[in-house]
Amino acid sequence: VTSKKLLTLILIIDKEGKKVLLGMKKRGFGVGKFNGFGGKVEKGETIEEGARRELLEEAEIEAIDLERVGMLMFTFEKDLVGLETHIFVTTSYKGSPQETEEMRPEWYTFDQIPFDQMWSDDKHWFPYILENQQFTGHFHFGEDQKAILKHNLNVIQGN
Ligand code: 6U4
Ligand code: NA
Ligand code: NA
Repeated sequence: VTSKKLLTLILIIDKEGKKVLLGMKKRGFGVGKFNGFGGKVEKGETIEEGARRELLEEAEIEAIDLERVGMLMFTFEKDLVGLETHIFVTTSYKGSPQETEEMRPEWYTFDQIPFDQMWSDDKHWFPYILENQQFTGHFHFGEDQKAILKHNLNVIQGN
């Protein structure tokens, strides 16, 4: 990997109802998968500002709290660009999630997360999100962007 793109990924969590809001991605990278909201950090904004902007653009909600929970690097065989993805959890927000051009939002209870319709790395780190543990890691995919050829995942202790 010789360069990286900065990305955000935000999970909206209803702790009382034990539910997470995912979006069916309607276009672009990861189309057809359920995922958190997020996208590329733009020039001149911080990572957190990027996360807030993406939530507005993709779900029409305004985060009240936004907690950093993890950082994952995604790389792909024969691709020199790594995706440095900063993951956040939001538990309170203004507005109600709306379908947008990019995402169709849907709530899932913690025991019914549709991992078979998500990026294949998600099943590895989602449990940490649900347990309030912070983590960092790296997933290296094959050229098909499906198979994970190698990965590591570190839980940050003390949280
Ligand atoms: P455009 O179409 O230019 O507006 P933008 O919304 O800026 O795109 P996008 O949607 O392409 O960016 O960003 C990719 C999204 O996919 C980010 O939220 C990070 C997420 N993502 C990328 N690889 C992932 C992976 N392996 N597992 C995962 N999320 C991933 O769970
Ligand atoms: Na996006
Ligand atoms: Na976007």
